[in-house]
Amino acid sequence: MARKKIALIGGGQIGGVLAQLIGARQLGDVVLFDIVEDLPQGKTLDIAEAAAVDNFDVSVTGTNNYKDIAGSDLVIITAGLPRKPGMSRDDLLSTNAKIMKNVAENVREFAPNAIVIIISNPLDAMVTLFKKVSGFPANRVMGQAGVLDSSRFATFIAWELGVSVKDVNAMVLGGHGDTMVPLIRYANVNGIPVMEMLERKYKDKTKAKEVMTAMVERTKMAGGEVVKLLKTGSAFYSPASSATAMAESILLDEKRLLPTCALLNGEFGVNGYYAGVPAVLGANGVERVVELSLDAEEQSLFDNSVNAVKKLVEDMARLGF
Ligand code: A3D
Repeated sequence: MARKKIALIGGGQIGGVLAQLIGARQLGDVVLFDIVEDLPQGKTLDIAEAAAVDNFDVSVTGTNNYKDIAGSDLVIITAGLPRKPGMSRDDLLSTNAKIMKNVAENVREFAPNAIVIIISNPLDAMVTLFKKVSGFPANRVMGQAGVLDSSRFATFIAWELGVSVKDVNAMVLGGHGDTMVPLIRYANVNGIPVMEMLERKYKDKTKAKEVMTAMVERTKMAGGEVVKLLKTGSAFYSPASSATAMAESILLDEKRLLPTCALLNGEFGVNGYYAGVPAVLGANGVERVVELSLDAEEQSLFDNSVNAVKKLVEDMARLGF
């Protein structure tokens, strides 16, 4: 079987870690593209020179020419500005929409059969724009946000309960903004509901609820927490790991059920908008969206989050995209 080819569009902080992770896991040959001259060539030379130590032999190369992404099976897009302290993701809309339109036109021309994972912010709007410009089918256009948001939620739960994060299952749905919806009722440690463990720990239902609310709020603001500490950009290790998990599920046809920014076609009561939902990722990209029952409060939080996505898409249309 021929090796898979993975193009990474954007050779900044996340793009660099992606190239390293995907190369080291030998998921396929990696081509890192950026508009900045020499940057992707320099990063990939550095990564390739670690191959002898890390024992991988896929090729990892850099380019400023879109022709080099031809024949890619998978494209992961991080092109665009990240946040600085005090900025919301939505503040990036006009700058990154311009970049995404250009990227989508080039991916459409040079890698027309690729499955595409978008990471650039504001995520839900950028995925919507890529889909519109590329004309690719919905199963081949998705966004990464939920895997990271869920991983953040799981981390806070593990720290609070003093258990390995490997045993925590937690999922965050909705748009990738401050209205995202960490699902409390479904969060569990190897099947044991997190709320039950908190109630036993504190022997007090009100206190347990307060602790959970604090973890939910920290999850929603977790991106901003990192931006505030880094001062010059946003999180990059964890977003790259999260997209790599999605890439792996697609390239190896694992059919993992991962929270994914996917186009909804009536699921969860939403039609024609992208939002974070559980989806099965395999060789055909988003193979299906998996519905689950939400109670009235969860549904209303989800609807609120989707409304924020709708507003963002309207703002983008007003800007001419
Ligand atoms: P950064 O290190 O600035 O890298 C972005 C790269 O994009 C730079 O190297 C630019 O040169 C490049 N670029 C700019 N314009 C173009 C273009 N037209 N074509 C190709 N490349 C271009 O940022 P980063 O890697 O830290 O973040 C990248 C994006 O991911 C930002 O929009 C972040 O806000 C976003 N992000 C998303 C998440 C999610 O979970 C969704 C998490 C963290 C960051």
